[in-house]
Amino acid sequence: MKITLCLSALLACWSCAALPSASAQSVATQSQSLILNDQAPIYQVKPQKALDLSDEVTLEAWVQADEMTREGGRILDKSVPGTNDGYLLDTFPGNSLRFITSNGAVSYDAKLPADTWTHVVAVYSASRKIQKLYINGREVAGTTVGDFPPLRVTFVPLGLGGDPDGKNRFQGRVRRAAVYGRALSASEIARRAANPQALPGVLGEWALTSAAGINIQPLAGVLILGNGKENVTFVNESSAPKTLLNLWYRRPAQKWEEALPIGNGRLGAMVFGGVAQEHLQLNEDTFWTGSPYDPNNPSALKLLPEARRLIFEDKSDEAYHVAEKMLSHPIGQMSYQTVGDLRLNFPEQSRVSNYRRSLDLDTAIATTTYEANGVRYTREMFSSAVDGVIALRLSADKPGQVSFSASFDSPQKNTRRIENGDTIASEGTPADHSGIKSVLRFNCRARVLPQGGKLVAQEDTLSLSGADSAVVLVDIATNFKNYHDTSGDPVALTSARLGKAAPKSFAAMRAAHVADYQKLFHRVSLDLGTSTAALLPTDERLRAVATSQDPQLAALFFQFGRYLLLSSSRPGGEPANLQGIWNNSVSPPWDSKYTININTEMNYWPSETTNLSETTEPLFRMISEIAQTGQKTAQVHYGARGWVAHHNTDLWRATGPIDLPASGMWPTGGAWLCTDLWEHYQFTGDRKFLARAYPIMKGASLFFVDTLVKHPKYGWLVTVPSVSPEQGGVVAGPTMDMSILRDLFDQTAKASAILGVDADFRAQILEKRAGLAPFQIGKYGQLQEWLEDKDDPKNDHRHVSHLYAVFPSNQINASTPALFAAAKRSLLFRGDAGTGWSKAWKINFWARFLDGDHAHKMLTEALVNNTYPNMFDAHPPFQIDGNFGAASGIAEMLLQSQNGELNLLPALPSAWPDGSVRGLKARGGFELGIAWHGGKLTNATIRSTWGTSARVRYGEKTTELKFKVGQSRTLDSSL
Ligand code: FUC
Repeated sequence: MKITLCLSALLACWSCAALPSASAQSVATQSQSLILNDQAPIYQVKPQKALDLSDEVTLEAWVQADEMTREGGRILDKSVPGTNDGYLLDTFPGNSLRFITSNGAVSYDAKLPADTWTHVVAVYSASRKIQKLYINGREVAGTTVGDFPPLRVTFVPLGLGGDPDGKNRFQGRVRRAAVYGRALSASEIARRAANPQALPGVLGEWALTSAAGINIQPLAGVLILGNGKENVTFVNESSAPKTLLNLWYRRPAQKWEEALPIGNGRLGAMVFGGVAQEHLQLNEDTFWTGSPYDPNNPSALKLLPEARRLIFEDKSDEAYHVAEKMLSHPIGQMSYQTVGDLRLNFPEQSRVSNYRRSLDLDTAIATTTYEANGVRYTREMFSSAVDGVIALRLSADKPGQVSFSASFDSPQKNTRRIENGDTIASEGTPADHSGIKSVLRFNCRARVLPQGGKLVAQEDTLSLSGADSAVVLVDIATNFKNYHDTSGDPVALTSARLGKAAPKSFAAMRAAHVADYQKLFHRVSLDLGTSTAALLPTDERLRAVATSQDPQLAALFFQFGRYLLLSSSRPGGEPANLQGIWNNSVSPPWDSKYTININTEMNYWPSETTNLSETTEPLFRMISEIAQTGQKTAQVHYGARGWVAHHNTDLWRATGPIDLPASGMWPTGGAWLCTDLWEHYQFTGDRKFLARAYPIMKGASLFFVDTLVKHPKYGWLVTVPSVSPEQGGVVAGPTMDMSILRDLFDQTAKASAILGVDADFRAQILEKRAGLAPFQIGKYGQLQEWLEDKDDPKNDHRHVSHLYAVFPSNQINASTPALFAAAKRSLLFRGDAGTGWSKAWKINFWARFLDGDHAHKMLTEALVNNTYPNMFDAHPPFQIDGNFGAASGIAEMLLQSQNGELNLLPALPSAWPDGSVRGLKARGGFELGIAWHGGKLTNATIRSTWGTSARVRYGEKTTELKFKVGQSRTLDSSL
C-alpha cells in the first residue's frame, strides 16, 4: 500500500506558524549546529538492533534548510537504499517534507522555509495505526487509515543528512536530532518544539555542533548512538558489593539516567563507568544562562484592578487574558547548564570479566572495576567537599597497565588548551537566553597526575601510556559571586583549589572526604530487614520490586535521598535545583531551575527529619535573596510593601509571574518557602537563626497585609489573582493560598512574640489571619480546592495543593476529624497515579493519614514506575524532588512530631514487620532511635538536646516525659 497525502490546505497556515524568526535564537544556534551538504562527512549511526524498530518509531530533528535549488535530501534515513524498507524522513521533492516507511509515504507539500530553524517530527505506530508529520509542534500531515503493518526492519546504518549509502544529501544545517523507540504524543511533540526536554523512550539524541564542542564526536565519519554502545563481551558476572548501601550494576551506563551521580554540593558528575570510555558529565552549580536582570513588568499594576474585577464577576476567561499581560519580561527565567564532558578513552578490550560499577552511599565513592587480559582495573572517584574537587583514581593490579587519552568536550561555546603538559583547561559560555545576555564563564580544568608511564599532550588531548596508576583531579568555577555580582575569577578559583589538592595523596583526600561525609551521613541508619533480592544489581531489583518483597530497597532509596541532598546542597553553594546539581543539557526540562509551587520545597522535606539540617543553608540564603528581589516585584506588580515570589525563581532570583497565568499568577511561592524557616527553628531551636529569619517572614507577611482583598460575595480575605497551582485558571483565594497564609501569619506572629518585637504588627496579621477564607467541605464530602464547590472527583491532577494543610503543614490532622476525613476523601479522588514527585507527596500524605500500607503502596509505585535505573526519580523526565519527597515520606512513616508529640511508628506498613531506625529528628530538639518486631514497637530511645518535656505516643498510648539537656531515655512498647 502506498499513501501519499498532500495537505496543501495547511500550506496557508504554515507561513503564519510560530516559527522562530531570523532572531537572536537563529544567530545563537548557528555555532551550535552541523553543516550538511555534499562536502560534509557522512554522519551515520552504526547498524544496531535497538534501531531496528518495527512497531513504533519517532524521528525528530531541528533543521535549517538552505534555499534548495534541487530536489532535496535526507534528514534521517534508515531505509535500504532503493526500497521502502525501514524509515526515512526527507525533503523530497522540492523542499517539501516527507516520511516514508514500508507502510507508504506521508508528505507535506510545502516548502521548508529556508534559513529558519524548524522542528520536524515523523511518527509511526503500527499498533495505533498512525503515520504523521509535525512541523514546529503542529501536525501537518498524516494518515490513520490502512493496514499499518509492522515496519520491515533493516540492519543498515541510520544516516543523518544522507542515506545509508551516503547519497541524497540534505543541504542546510541540523542542530539536534533524536530517534525514539515509541510514537511520541502530539502534546509531547508540541512541548519538544517549544523546549527540548528529555523524554522517555529515546534511543539516541544528538546535540550537534560543527566547531569545537561537539557532543557526540564524528569518529571516522560515524556517529555513535547514545553514549557509545561498547563492543565488549562481558563474562563471569560480578557478585554484589560486600555492603548493602550500594547502587551497583553489571554493565556500564548506556544512558545518562543509568550513570551514577557524585557531588560535593557545588561540583557534580555523572559517572558512566564504560570499558572503552569513562565518561564524566560535569556540572557546577552556578553555571546558568543569563546575567542579573529585571523581569518586572511595569504594566502589570494598572491591570490589577481589572483582573480582580473580572475574577470576582466570574469572568475567568477574560481575567485570564488580562493576567497574560501581567506576566514578566521575559516570560521565562534562566536555565541551569551542563559544563561539558570529560572522556577517558582506553585501549580496546574485547572481553572483560567480573565487571561491576557501584556507588557506595556509605562512603560517597563511585567505583568501577573489571578484569581484562589478566589485569584487574579499578577506578574510584568522589567529589570532595573538603578539597572542593572531583578526584578519580585509575589503577591496575599489575604495573604499567594504566593507559588512556583524556579529552574534554562541551555543547557550550568553548575554547580548550593544554596547560603545563598535564592539565586540560577549557573556558565556555552558554548561549544568551530569552533575550538576556549570558555572562557567566566556566573554567574547567582536569589535571592528570600519573604514577609512572608517559604523559603526552597533543592539541587539546592528554595521552597517558604505561602508567602504574593515575589520579585525575577536576575542578570547575564560574565568575558568579552572587545574584547581582558576576565579577568572580574562575581561573583563580580552580588554580587555587587544584594547586592545593594536587600535592595531596589520593589516600589522604579519600580519607578526608569519607570522614567529612560520614560525619553527616552516619547520623541516621535505617534497617527494614533484607531479602535475597538485596543481592541483585540495582536495575534488576527495580524491575523486580513490583512482584517481590525487597524492604532493603526502600532503605536504600531513603539513604539515596539523603546522599543526594548531601551531594547537591552544602553550605555556601546553591540550593538543590530541579535536578539537584546534575544536568547534561543546554535546555533542560523546566530549565532545571527552582519551581517553588512544590518542587523546591519538596527537595528540602527530608532536611530536618533525616538529620541533615545543614543542607538548608543554601535554601535559606536563596530565600533571603528573593526577599530582596521580590520587593521590587511587590512594588511594580502590586504597588505593595514587603516582598513576593511567584511559582519559580532562578540563579538571578527572579520573582515575577512567568510562563502562563495558569501556573505563574500565583503569589504565594515566597510565603510557602518562609514556612521552612519556621520549621528549621522548630527542629533546631536556634534563636539567632529566628532573629535573622524574622524580617524575611515579616516582609512576606507585609505583602499580604497590603494585597489581600475582601471577597465581595463571601466577605473573606483572599489572594487575587491567584491559582491553585497549575490548574483551574486564575481565581481568588484558592485553598492552598489560604492555608499557606494561615501558616505564614501564625508563624510570623509567633516569631515576633519569641523575639519580643512588633506587637502591633503581630496583632494586625493575626486579625488578617482570622479573616482568611476558611476550609470548606464540598458536596462530595471532599476538602474544597477552591472557594466554590467545583471539585471534580475524577480530577487526578498531579498537584494536590489543597492538601498542603495535611502535609507539609499540619492545620488538618486527627484533632480536626471532619476536615481530616474530607482531606482523605480528596486524596482518594486524586488517586494513586501521578508524576514522580506527585507520588512522593502521596507517601507523605498517607503517612499523615496514618495509613502505612497505603503509604507503602505509593512508595512501591514510585519505585516501579517513577524511578530510573540509577534510582533518580522520573517525573518523567528526571526531577530530583521525587527522591527527596520519598525519603521524607519514609521518615514520616516511622516518626511524626507535628502535633506537639513524638508519634512512634505512626504509619508502619505491614511490609516492614521488623526493623530499626536511629537518628531521626523531631520538632522540639529530639533525636530518636526506634526498634520494632512483628509490626510492634520494641523500644525507643529519645535524646533531648534542649531539655524540654515531651509527650510520646505509640498508637493510642501516650506518656509525658521530662528531659534534661542532653538526656536520653529508653522506652519499651508499654511506654
Ligand atoms: C511544576 C509541575 C510540573 C513539573 C514542574 C517542574 O510546574 O507541575 O509537573 O514538576 O513544576
